[in-house]
Amino acid sequence: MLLSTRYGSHTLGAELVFRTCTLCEAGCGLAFEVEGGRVVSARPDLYDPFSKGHVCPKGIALPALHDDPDRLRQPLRRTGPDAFEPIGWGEAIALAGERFRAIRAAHGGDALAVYLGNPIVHNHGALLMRHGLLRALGTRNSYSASSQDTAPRFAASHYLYGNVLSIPIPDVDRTEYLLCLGANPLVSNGSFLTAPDMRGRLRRIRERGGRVVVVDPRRSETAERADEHVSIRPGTDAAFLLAVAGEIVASGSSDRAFLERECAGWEALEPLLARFTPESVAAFTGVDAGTTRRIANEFASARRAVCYSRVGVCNTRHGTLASFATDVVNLVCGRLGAEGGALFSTPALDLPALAMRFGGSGHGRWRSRVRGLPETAGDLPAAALAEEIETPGEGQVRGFLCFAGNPVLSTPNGPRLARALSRLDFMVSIDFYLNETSRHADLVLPPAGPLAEEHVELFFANVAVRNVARVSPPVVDRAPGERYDWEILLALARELGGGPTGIRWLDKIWNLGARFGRDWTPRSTLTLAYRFGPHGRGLRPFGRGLTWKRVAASVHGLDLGELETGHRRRVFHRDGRVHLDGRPLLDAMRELGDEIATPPSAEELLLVGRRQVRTNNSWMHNVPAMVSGRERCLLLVNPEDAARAGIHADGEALLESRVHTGPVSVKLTDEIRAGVVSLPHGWGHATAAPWQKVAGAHPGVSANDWTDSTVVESVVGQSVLNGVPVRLRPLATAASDSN
Ligand SMILES: Nc1nc2c(c(=O)[nH]1)N[C@H]1C(S)=C(S)[C@@H](COP(=O)(O)OP(=O)(O)OC[C@H]3O[C@@H](n4cnc5c(=O)[nH]c(N)nc54)[C@H](O)[C@@H]3O)O[C@H]1N2
Ligand SMILES: Nc1nc2c(c(=O)[nH]1)N[C@H]1C(S)=C(S)[C@@H](COP(=O)(O)OP(=O)(O)OC[C@H]3O[C@@H](n4cnc5c(=O)[nH]c(N)nc54)[C@H](O)[C@@H]3O)O[C@H]1N2
Ligand code: SF4
Ligand SMILES: [Mo]
Repeated sequence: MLLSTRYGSHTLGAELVFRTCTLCEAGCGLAFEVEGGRVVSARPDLYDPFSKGHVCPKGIALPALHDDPDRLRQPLRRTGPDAFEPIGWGEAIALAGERFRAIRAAHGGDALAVYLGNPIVHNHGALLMRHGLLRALGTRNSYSASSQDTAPRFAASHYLYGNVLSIPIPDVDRTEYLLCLGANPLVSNGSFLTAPDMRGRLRRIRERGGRVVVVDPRRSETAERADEHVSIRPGTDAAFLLAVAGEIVASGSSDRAFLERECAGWEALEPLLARFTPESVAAFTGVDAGTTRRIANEFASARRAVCYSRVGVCNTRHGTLASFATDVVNLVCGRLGAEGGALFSTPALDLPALAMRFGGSGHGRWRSRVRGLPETAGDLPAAALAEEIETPGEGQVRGFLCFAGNPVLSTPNGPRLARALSRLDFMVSIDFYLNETSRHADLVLPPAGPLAEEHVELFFANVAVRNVARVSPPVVDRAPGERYDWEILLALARELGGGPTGIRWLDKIWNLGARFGRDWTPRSTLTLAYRFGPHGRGLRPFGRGLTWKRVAASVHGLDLGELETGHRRRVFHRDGRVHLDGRPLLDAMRELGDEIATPPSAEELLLVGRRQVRTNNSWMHNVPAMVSGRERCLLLVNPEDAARAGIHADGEALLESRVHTGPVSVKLTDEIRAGVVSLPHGWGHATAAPWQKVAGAHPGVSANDWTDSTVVESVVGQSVLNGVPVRLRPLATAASDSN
C-alpha cells in the first residue's frame, strides 16, 4: 500500500532515511526508502536546504550500486593470474602487514607506494586516516587522483594564499558575469563549486540580467546554454587569461587600490603580464583579439563578475599557470572576497585549518626519485608511478597500496602502469570491485557497501557556494563481518606500527585506549572539529553554536547561510597579503611568453576529455542504468578533420598517439572545434569482464591508453590529459597497412 507524505509517496511500513549523496561534489540530499533492512528506492530530498530536490541519475542508482551482486563483500587473495579466493579479515590484515613490513625492512619505507583515489574525498573516515596511514607506511611515495585533477589548483593556492586548500569559489548565486573555462557543470554538477542544480543557478544568472561565458574547445552542454561560447585551442587557457588580465590592466580598468592594499609582488607580475595581449596570444589560443578584448572589458565593467576554471584547464601543459591566471583575473579587478566574485567558504569543519595542522601546505618539499617531479599537497604526480616501479635502485617501489582508485584507467598510459603493477612484489587494493587495477592485487580488501556508513561532508563543504553542515546516518546496517574503509586503514596502520592520527604521542594514547574498548573513530576527531570550528559552540555548555549532536539532529542538514565576503581569513601568508610573485609561476609565465610566438601546425589534432551524465570516473558502469541505451564511449570528431583523415561517416576508426594505437568509435559533429577530438575517460572495461558482467558487456575504450605519462605540466607535473597529439585514420587503411 502506498502512503502519500510530504516527501512523496512511499510504501506503508517502509522507513525513510535522508542522506547526502556521496558520488559527486554537488552533495545532493536523497531520501531512501528502506524495507526489511533493504533499500528499495532513492528519490530527491525536497527538504534538503541546499539541493532542494535536485538529483541526477547516479544518485538514484545508489541502491542498485549497493545491491550489485558483483560488488565484493569479502577479502580476496590471489591464487594465480586473474584467480582469487576468499580469505578472512584477520588473516588478510595480518598478511598485508607481514608483506609490507618485510619490504620496508629490506628496502626502506619509500619502497612502499600508495595511490589514493578520488572517492577518498567523499569519505571522511578515510580522509582523516590519510595522515596516520602515510606515517605508518613511512613513505613519501604517495600518489593520488590530484595530479589528474586539482594539483595545479592546489599549487596556485599555495603560492597565492599560503594554503593549498584556500580555494576561491565563484559566488554563482550573486554574480552577474561568470567567465567559465574548462568546466562543464551541467554534466559534472560542478567541481570546486559544490552547488547542486547548476542548471538552475546558471539560468538565474541570466534571468537577473547577467551573462555566462563558457570557454571550451567543445560546445559543451554548459556552453550550449550560456550567453556565449568561446571555442579555444586546448592547453592555451593560461595565455588567454593572462591576456584578459593584461588587457584589463592596460586599459586602466584594474583595481589598483585593491592590488596595493591586499597583494604583494605586483611589481614582479605586472611587467610579465605586458607580454600577453589579445593580439599576441590570438594565433596560439585560436581566439581572435577582438573577442578577448571585449570579454576583458565586459568582465571589468560588470558590477559583479567572477572567473572560474576547472579540470579541463588543470589537466593541460600549463594547468598551474592557468589556475593562477584565473585568480589573477579576479584579483586585478578586486573581485576576490567581493559579493558575486570569488569567495572563500566558512565551513563548520575547518579543513584548511585542520590540514595546516596535519602536514601543512606545500609544493616541491620532496621530489620523485626517477624524474624529480615535485610533490604537491603531499602527493607526487601519478604520471611518475610506473617508472618508480620499473626503475631499479634504492627506493624502487616494490609494495603498493591502492585505496579507492583505478589508476590503470584514470592515469596517463594506463597499459604501462598495468604492466608495472603486475611486476610488484606485493599489492593491496582497498576496493569493492575487482577491476582493471585491483585485478593486479595480491589482496583485495572490500569496504562495507556505499550506503552502510555514516557520512559527513568534510571536504566539499569547503568549496560549497553556501555554508552547510550535515551528518548523514547509514541507510542500512552493514552486513555481518563488513568493515568500513577507515577501520581497514586503521588496522593496516597498526600492523605497521602506527595509529589513527600519525602523531606519535596521540597514537600511543589511542592504541592503548583501543585495548580497553575506547578506540578512535572519525567521530572522535569531528566532534571536536565541529565544537571548535568557525560555527562551533566552543567550551560553552549551551547556546546556538554547533556540536556534532546538533548537526546530526538536523535530518535534512543545516544551512549556515551565504558565503561571507572578505578574503583575509583564508590568507595564510605571514604578511596577510595575497602573493602574486610565486617563483615557479613567474618562471612558467616566462616560458609561456616564449611559447605563444609559435603558431600551431595546420595538421594538428589534439585529444581532450569530457564527462557524461551517467559516468562517475571509472567505476559505475556495472550498474545497468548507467550503461543502458546507445553506445556512449564515442570520439567526437569535427567533420573537417574527419574528411582530412578520409573518414566520411560515424563508425570505427583508428586513433594513434605516441604511446598507443587502437580502434575507437567515432561520431562526426561540429560541436567539437576543428583540430580537436574528444573522448570521455573511465571506459575500457574489457579486462574486468570476468568480475563485472555489466561493465564488461559495455566496455568502451580507455582514453588513458592514448595519454602519455612522459609529458607533464611544467609546475606540478600534472598529467597532460587534454591536448594530447593524436592522428586519426580509417580502420580499413590500417588493415591494408598491416597486410
Ligand atoms: N557525470 C559525472 N560527473 C562528474 C564526474 C564524472 O565522471 N561524471 N567526475 C567528477 C570529478 S572527479 C570531477 S574532478 C569533476 C570535474 O568537473 P569539470 O571540471 O566540470 O570537468 P568536465 O565535466 O570534465 O569538463 C571539462 C570541460 O573542459 C573542456 N576542455 C578540455 N580541454 C580543455 C582546454 O584545454 N581548455 C578549456 N577551456 N576547456 C577544455 C572539455 O571539453 C569539457 O567540456 O566532475 C565530477 N563530476
Ligand atoms: N583522460 C582523463 N583521465 C582522467 C580525467 C580526465 O578528465 N581525463 N579525470 C581525472 C579525475 S578528475 C579524477 S578525480 C580521476 C579519478 O580516478 P581514480 O582516482 O582512479 O578514481 P575512480 O576512477 O573514481 O575510481 C574509484 C575506485 O574506487 C572504488 N570505490 C568507490 N567508492 C569507494 C569507497 O568508498 N571506498 C573504497 N575503498 N573504494 C571505493 C571504485 O570501485 C573504483 O575502483 O580520474 C582522472 N582521470
Ligand atoms: S549530482 Fe552528484 S551528488 Fe547529486 S545525485 Fe548526482 S551524483 Fe549525487
Ligand atoms: Mo576529479
